Amino acid sequence: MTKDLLVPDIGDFEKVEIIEVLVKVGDKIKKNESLVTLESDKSTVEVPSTEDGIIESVNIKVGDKVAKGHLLATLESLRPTEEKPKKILEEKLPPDTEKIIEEAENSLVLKKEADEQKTITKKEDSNQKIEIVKNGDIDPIETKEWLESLSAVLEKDGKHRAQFLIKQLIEHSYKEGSDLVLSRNTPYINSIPPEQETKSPGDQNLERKIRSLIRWNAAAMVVRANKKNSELGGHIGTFASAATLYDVGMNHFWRAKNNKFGGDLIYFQGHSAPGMYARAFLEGRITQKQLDGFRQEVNPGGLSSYPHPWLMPKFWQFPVVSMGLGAMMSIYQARFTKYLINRGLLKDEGRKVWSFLGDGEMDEPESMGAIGLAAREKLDNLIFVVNCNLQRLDGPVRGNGKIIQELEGIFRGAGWNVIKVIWGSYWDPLLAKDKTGMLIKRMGEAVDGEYQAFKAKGGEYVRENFFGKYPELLDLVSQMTDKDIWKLNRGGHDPHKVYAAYHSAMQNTGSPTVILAKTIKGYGMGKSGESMNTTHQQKKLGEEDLLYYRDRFDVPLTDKQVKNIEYYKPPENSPEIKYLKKCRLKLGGNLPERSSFAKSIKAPSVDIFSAMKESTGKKEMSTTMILVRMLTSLLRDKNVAPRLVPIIPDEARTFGMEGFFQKIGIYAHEGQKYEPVDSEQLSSYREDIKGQVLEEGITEAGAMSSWIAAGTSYTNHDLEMIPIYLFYSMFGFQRIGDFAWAAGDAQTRGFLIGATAGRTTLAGEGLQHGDGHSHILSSVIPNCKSYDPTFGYELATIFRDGLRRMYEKQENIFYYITTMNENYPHPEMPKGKSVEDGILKGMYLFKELNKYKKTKIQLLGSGTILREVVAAAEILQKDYQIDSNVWSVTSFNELRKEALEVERYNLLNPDKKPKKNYIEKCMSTTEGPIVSASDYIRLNSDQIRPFTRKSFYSFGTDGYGRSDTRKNLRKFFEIDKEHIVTYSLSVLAKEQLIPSKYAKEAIKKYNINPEKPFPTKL
Ligand SMILES: Cc1ncc(C[n+]2csc(CCOP(=O)(O)OP(=O)(O)O)c2C)c(N)n1
Ligand SMILES: [Mg+2]
Repeated sequence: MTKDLLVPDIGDFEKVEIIEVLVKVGDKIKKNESLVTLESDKSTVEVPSTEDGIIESVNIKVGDKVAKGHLLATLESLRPTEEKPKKILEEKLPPDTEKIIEEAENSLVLKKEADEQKTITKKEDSNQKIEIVKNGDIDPIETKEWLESLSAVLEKDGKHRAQFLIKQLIEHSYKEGSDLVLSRNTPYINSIPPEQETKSPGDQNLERKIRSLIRWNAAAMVVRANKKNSELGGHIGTFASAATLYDVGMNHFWRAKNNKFGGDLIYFQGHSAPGMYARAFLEGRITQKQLDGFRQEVNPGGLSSYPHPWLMPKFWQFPVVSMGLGAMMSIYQARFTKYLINRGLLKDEGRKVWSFLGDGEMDEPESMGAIGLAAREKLDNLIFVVNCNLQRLDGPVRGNGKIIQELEGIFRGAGWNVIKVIWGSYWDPLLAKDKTGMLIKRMGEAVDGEYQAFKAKGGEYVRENFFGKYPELLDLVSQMTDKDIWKLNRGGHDPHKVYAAYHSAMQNTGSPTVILAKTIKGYGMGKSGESMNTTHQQKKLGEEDLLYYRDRFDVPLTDKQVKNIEYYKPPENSPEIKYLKKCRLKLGGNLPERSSFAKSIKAPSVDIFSAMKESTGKKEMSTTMILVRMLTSLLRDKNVAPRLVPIIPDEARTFGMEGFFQKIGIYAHEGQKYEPVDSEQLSSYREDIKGQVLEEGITEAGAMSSWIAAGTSYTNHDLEMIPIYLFYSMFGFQRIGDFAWAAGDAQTRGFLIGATAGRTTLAGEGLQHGDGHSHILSSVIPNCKSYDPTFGYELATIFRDGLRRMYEKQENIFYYITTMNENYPHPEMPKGKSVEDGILKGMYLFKELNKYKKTKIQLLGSGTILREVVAAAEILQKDYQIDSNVWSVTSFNELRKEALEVERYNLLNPDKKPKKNYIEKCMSTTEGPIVSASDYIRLNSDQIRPFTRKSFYSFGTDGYGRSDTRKNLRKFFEIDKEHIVTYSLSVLAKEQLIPSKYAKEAIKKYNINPEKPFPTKL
């Protein structure tokens, strides 16, 4: 049976051009395969077939303009029976509101009657068992009694008393074993009661010994480095407080990557790095020489101060030391892992992401900025461990409050599973004996400033100031010596408590978990730094302190060895080393360790890009549209398509990408539970568990974290993915610069697209939106390649090369490309290999105007401003008989980098023939001075000024942007064709190549006001 394939509802468009016909007569086609590509002046969408079948006729051709209902093709259906046609919008009768309300009201009455019937009629004898349950209440009479009592309290003693009683009830029930949380906070005790703790299977004695050695070696490496040179720095106190938290994970929980398992992903807190090195030393992965090279990285073999994959690419996986980034990046890592699983690209092996954070670090907006997403997306593969040592760099995190309680409330409110590990096992008997509840009361009352002092000042002080507040508590500890009191430990230092918490976190499903572990900063450092406000920066320990530290942890070193600050490593066949290695072997290998076994992706054939190398004729397009068109084509490449990860923070419609919603779907872990309001349209908002687009909502930091997760998937999941994150260029590097820097460190591969770029090209939006400096910001990241292309073929050339270099050759670079929203025609790609080379190197000769062969000038332009430069060249030739070369500069950044390298080579090889940089090679045979203009601040062009060996004048958009038309803005910033002509004439006069009268005339002719202040002052 023959079926007509029509243009579906395409939204607000009347006539849309067909730019590609993807089928021909006789093709066998499946439902949802694309028939044609349509392009409006804003976006590109493919129209899918609604049936399986064989194409009988194609009724349109490229260039036709179509609208809804237009016949595209006919098809011989292959369906045996006809499927019911999807209801079209028009068929749905407009809802009769009155009727609906009436029906709803009637149904409410019916429901009420039904409920009444369900009401329990309690039997006369109130002692008898109630058999009918009313709304889940098994004893309504008892309920009534409680409520009446409460009413009586309210009436008699007022609301404060009533609230007090309710709070007491909640706390009491919690203490008695109810785990029902009726407020955001639970009392200041451990979440897991002792009787519910899962016991560690480990050998506690051996584990303590190992931990002590790790502690010692970690401290020793910092002290030794600073003895050598106090410039080097480092931290002892942080790892000292976190050693147990790491040890329990390393010995029992964290599974490494190997050929059978993908590995858990652990984000180690940045400045606890010495602890990781010290463990790796015992494991034999790091030598003593390397430990001695801590923070001395210039010569090979040193160890980086913090986790930096760039510097230790086989060791560190996640750069986190800039506070807050680790929290966000780990959340999006966990999310991206689920994305890969849901899309069928990765096996679900129950891998976990663990993120270690400091309690001070939680102040960073980024730290908690994405916890809502983690709960919403039910990231039960994510575990945060916040080391609550109550201190940050300068002093207490919350001296007057309680950081653990504060974080508990926030995380629980956001929907996380919260596990508090506050008290160690020595407290258990005391808490069990505390029948009055006074101990919990006192624990809840004391603020963190006091808790800090308790651990700095000794047992006697604690007796007096903590227990001493209530006689009942003094009684409670009357049998204990001050030493016993001092021994009362904190949960984060108790391996049993930590094990139980980790075990519980591993079992949790349906939500992410945060473990709030209370510890002591500088644990074991004694008077020199335990719980002191100066602990954070303690990097030197005197002899006495070292001896104390040794004794505190029973490190088997002689006094002499301690004085020499020797490392301690037991022999290979010692129980400690054997145990340590056995634990890691059981967990599949070493951690941290970075590797990649990802297969490369073959770059798509040149054909996919060839359409971009043709002229668009009269058709005007923006580079953003061309990019979207290119991505649409790439989605047809079988190697590339499944790996593309388009990431958009709520700007798909701005960039004309809404066609992707239908075609590849928006990732949603729960699929789509509703029919979207625009379901009849071709670009309907389609959410899907297998969706490919990451529609992040309005969070540039979140989108960037997703981009990093996807762009490092080659190492974390052994799977090359191609993330393309499109954003308003102004809200890119300026907003998330620190993430971009971390992305470079992590060796992220991917594309960042600064769309709606250019200070005068994004016309109406104004000062906060008009980007005139993103290329300067991107230029500072060593492995970021930035480009500012003007034409479709330039963009295609850069993009294809990016795919080839990052995914075929697996180079550790990423791309920043600006695209614009200004529509203009795009010429055909000029012929010649040098053009392609030049585009990638940063410049090529776009046009030569050589009619008069007298005076010549070199005109450089990039992005949209190249078109002003071309127009200026034509005026110069026509009105002033001045010839020019017009150079399209695709990347001032790339040009500068190359020139710097050449300059350095020449300076270091004074006896050799000097090399020429690429700019010189382009310019050496040309005549006349250089005038260069871009839509960015002058510094953009100025980057190459010293390397051209010619008189060089740059023009750009220095100053705050503002909203107006493109024409007015370009006039304001003096980069329109009229200014370029005028400045060129003036430059030529200054160079004494023409008389100055021409410039003077032009100033008058173009109404240029020389008295106007410089735009930075306006
Ligand atoms: C964004 C950022 N700001 C400042 C610092 C400097 N800094 C390093 S550690 C630290 C204190 C951290 O305290 P906390 O998070 O509580 O960690 P702790 O050492 O107590 O475990 C500061 C301010 C940084 N690394 N990153
Ligand atoms: Mg802290």
